[in-house]
Amino acid sequence: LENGDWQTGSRGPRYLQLRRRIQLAIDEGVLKENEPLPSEREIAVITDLSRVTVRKAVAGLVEDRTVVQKRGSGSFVAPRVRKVEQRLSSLTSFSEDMARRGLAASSEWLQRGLCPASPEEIFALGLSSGERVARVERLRKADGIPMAIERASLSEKILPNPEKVSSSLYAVLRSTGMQPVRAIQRISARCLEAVDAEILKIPIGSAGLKIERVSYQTTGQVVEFTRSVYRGDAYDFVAELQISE
Ligand code: 16G
Repeated sequence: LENGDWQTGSRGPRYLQLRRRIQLAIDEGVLKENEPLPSEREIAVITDLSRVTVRKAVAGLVEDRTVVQKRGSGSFVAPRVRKVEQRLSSLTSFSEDMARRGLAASSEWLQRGLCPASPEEIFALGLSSGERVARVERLRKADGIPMAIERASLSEKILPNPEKVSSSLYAVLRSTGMQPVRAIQRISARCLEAVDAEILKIPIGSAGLKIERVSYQTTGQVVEFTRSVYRGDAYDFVAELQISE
C-alpha cells in the first residue's frame, strides 16, 4: 500500500481505489487468509488518506466478506473458499464428492421428516394426491464451510424412515437397494435471496447455482427430486464434450 501504490492506474473515489488495492493484495496473497489487516490508523498513515476514507474502504470489504471484523481485535482477511470442481458426467453424492477430495462433509439439518406432498412434488415424483413424501433438507458443508443447500424430496415408499439419514442419503438408499443409477440435472443461474443467503452465510444477491436433480432407479422409477442452491463462488461444473458422429 506504500508509496502511493494504491493510486496507480486507479480511477474513481479514493475509498474505492483503496478497497481495490487491498482486494488485490489479498488476491495476490500479499495479505493471507486469517491474517490481521493493518489498523485503520496505520493504513491512513501509509496511504496518506483520511481515516474516514480508510473506514469506508474497509467497510466495503467487510460487506462483501473479504474481511471479517472481530470485536476488540481488529480486521482480518476472511478464510478463502476453495473452489470445488465438479464433473457433470457421473452420478455421485455430496459425501462421495467431498471424500474424493479429502474434504470432510458435514450437514446442518433444515428439515427431515414425512409430510403431505406438495403439487410440485406430486408432479416431479409421479405421486397420487394425498401421498406423503420424505423431505431431507440440509445445509451441506465442506471442512465446515457452507457450500450448498439441498432440499431433497422422496416418495415415502422409497424412504419411509427419513430419520435414518444421518450423513449420506445415498448411503441409506444403497442399503435398501433403492439407489439411483441415472439422473437428469438442470443448472441455472440465480442471485441468492435472503433466506438462502442467510443459511449459506453469504451476502444477499451473491451468485448462486440453482440445481434440480431428478434421479431414477434401474426400473425407471423416480428416486429423488432435489432442489439445491450451490454457491457460485465455490463451484465450477465441468463437462467433457465430444464431437457428435
Ligand atoms: C448430491 C445431489 C443430491 C443428492 C445428494 C446426496 C447435486 C446437485 N445433488 O449433492 O441430489 O441428494 O448428493 O448426498 O449434485 P449424500 O449421499 O451425501 O446425502
